[in-house]
Amino acid sequence: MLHRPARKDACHGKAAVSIAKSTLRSHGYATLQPRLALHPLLEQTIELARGGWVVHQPSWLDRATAHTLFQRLLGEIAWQRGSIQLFGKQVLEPRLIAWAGEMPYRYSGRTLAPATRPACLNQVWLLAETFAGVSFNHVLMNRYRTGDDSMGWHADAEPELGQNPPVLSLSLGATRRFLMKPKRHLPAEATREWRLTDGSVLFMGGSTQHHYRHSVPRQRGVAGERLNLTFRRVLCPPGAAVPDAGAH
Ligand SMILES: O=C(O)CCC(=O)C(=O)O
Repeated sequence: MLHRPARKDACHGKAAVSIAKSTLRSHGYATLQPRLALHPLLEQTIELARGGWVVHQPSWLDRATAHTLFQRLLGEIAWQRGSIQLFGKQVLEPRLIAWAGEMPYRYSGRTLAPATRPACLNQVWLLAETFAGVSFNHVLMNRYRTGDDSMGWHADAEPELGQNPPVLSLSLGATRRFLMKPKRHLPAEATREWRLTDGSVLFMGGSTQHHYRHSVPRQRGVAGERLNLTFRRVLCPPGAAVPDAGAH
């Protein structure tokens, strides 16, 4: 489940589309569908050093679906300003967050308690799982109110995510820059940049989180709000012995 997708992979080829459609039909979801058939994934896969990869899928959700989801998330989610530990100090995060998941999730010295998945996420959650071929059990939601909100350099490399965690990031609303650069142990290479548009998906896998950091820098001049949903699979509670990801 956690390997790099190949063209014939059941998650990404024509088979994936039929799985997605039948699954959606059986759940009564006729409207919310990613445009898998229009965008063969292989062309959009970027190979990184040492077994990392990124798939970027613009227009993963159509505009109407992305807009509806954006509005529901703004209206129905209890957004909060969190604080994290940074260089030994508690600092307020420069954005709002919310989350849902069956497992506690710890990052930057903060533990998010399990939280019920709101109904407005049900459809998109299923789509994310079908697209990625991963059974996600946690989503962290980030709300960037203006271009002044940001996320610093980090990797999603918490031990509880396992060896090579797949991380799927959905963007809604204002377009923002997403940067990626290698950690210090790798030879320097140019910082990569994606412009994450409304309804787009960036799916990171393989060893990406071990060798690269990513960030969403401040962008003066961006007035609109952006929401980001980052789906993960948390394998165990913080500090517990990490089970073999393959067993899940
Ligand atoms: O907002 C984004 O695109 C990045 C989110 C992210 O890096 C995270 O939640 O760890």
